[in-house]
Amino acid sequence: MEGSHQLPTSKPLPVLPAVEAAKRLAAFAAVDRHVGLKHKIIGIGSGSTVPYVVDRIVAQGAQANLGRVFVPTGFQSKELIIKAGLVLGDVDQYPKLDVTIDGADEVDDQLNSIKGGGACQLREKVLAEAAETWVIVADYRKNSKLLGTNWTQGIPIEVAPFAYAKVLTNLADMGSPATLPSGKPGLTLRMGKMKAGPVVSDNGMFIIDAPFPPELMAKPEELLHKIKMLTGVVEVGLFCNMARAAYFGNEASRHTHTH
Ligand code: ABF
Repeated sequence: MEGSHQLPTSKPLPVLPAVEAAKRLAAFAAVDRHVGLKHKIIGIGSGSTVPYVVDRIVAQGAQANLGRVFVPTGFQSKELIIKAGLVLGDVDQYPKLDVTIDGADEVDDQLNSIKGGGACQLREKVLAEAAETWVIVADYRKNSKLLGTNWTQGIPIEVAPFAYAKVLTNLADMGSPATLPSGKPGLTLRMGKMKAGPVVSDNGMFIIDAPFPPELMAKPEELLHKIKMLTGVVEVGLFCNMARAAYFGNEASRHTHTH
């Protein structure tokens, strides 16, 4: 799909660095293709690509947004929706969504993805599953042949705080290494920026980052089910067989691919 993706106003788009331009291109293409007048209940994901999704939806105009409700995957997207002047909803009220658009850390050829770099994977998966159509937007760096190759920190796993040490042991037994081949740390409990304590998700949970070797990453669905079965695991940042499409903006060719 090609396109200059100008907003339907006379305002020219700001010039962005390559990666940002790619994110914007992906986001605009996804909105143009998947958010039409009949789509009223819309899930808004997390990350740095999603603000461009909101920009493009706002640019559709007040008339298009009349009667629409936007459901966020976390605090950041909630703020985005409010600041954009869109109507905020909750998944309690809207358990069925028309479409959800969200970012990802890595996406393979089958549209399986790793998500949860922002610690929002539980809500992201709920909104992905609740939507008739779930679409991924990302820059070209996230396009991957085999999950786990781009993002060396592994699979983000949301765990109940009480169970984190047990789950860490379980994951190590399953083959998640303490140290990566590069010498960097492997299996870890994610700590906050100041390292004063663990990152706590919007749901009050901890996050474990668990890398796995390529032979296990090659079967993401199998791995997902094994991790999900560990008592104490709330959600796994592996999304298998959920996405309808993935858009990777590519600044170089000004192209957007849909798998
Ligand atoms: C969310 O934001 C996460 O699941 C993923 O970790 C991250 C992607 O962010 P970005 O768009 O900044 O690459 O979608």
